[in-house]
Amino acid sequence: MVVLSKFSSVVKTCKPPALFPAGAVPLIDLSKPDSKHLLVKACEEFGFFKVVNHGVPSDFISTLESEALRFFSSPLSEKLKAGPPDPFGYGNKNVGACGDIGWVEYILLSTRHPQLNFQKFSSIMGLSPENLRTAVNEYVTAVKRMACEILELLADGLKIHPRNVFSKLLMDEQSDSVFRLNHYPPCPELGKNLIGFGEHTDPQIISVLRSNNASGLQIALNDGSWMSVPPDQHSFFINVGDSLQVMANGRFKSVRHRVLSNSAKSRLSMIYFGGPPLSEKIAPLPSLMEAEQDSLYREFTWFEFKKSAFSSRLAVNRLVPFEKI
Ligand code: GA4
Repeated sequence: MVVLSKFSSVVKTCKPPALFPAGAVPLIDLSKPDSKHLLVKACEEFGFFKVVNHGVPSDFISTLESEALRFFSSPLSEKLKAGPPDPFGYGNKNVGACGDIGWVEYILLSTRHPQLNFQKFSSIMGLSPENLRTAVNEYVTAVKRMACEILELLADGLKIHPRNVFSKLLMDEQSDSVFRLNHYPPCPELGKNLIGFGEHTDPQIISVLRSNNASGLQIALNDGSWMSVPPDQHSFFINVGDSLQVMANGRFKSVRHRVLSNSAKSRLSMIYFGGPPLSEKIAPLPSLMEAEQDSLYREFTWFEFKKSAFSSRLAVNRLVPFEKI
């Protein structure tokens, strides 16, 4: 990473805010049949919840974590061989194409072009890209299954048919999903919290995050205040994305979130962003519109939205150009 003094002039330091009160993060137990109602409530109130009894094998998680750490502990000169992340590969501090930066390094991968994902990794000294590739594939397959189960329970909770109305978008062979490994090195100035990943919403339908036991994730509450989410390495955290907010005609909230670097511990997170095929039309579902209710958004394709999102700054409200006036 670069010298901090150069960096902190551009990235704000933040006061660590209050911890989310214990038990306040909505908790969804996937083994409980009544979880569908809690799921709907969590998507309405926060656009964010924690999942336990998720069925993702713990060895998939630990294998991917150690392969990822092996990669991130390689010399910077080696890691840079796997970059830049345009559109996929290794990135360091620069996020997106519009000048956003954070105290983070990461690997961005596509589920649509698996053959392209690891090409740049093959010349990295001492790293077997094959091991990383297998670990990512096993993990993503299991997490995608869980994401689909959640989306089907959500459809049940909303009483909409067919129950795969959301999950089929992720199951589609052409699903444009993304996978990301984020490594936040400890912030070198003790007591300071730099922005690791700036505030934003996720453009896709649903995001599934798992991290090690280092804190840093915060979500914005309805009043705009930030709440820190206590880490839990055994659970998954789910975000409603912009596309699901549109399909639910604003009834579900795409949660604004950010990550602060931790001054003591490095944080490693793995996030699956479940997206639809590029040609998919995104619009409020007629079955979710109450009688007389107007559609808040005009119809757009995921391609159109993604193009606009990827040419925007991280923090902007990406849905504004798609709102009906
Ligand atoms: C946020 C969610 C995912 O991490 C991501 C990010 C993407 C990127 O890192 O290239 C974006 C960001 C994310 C939304 C706005 C644009 C694009 C950075 C950025 C400034 C991979 C995604 O799909 O959208």
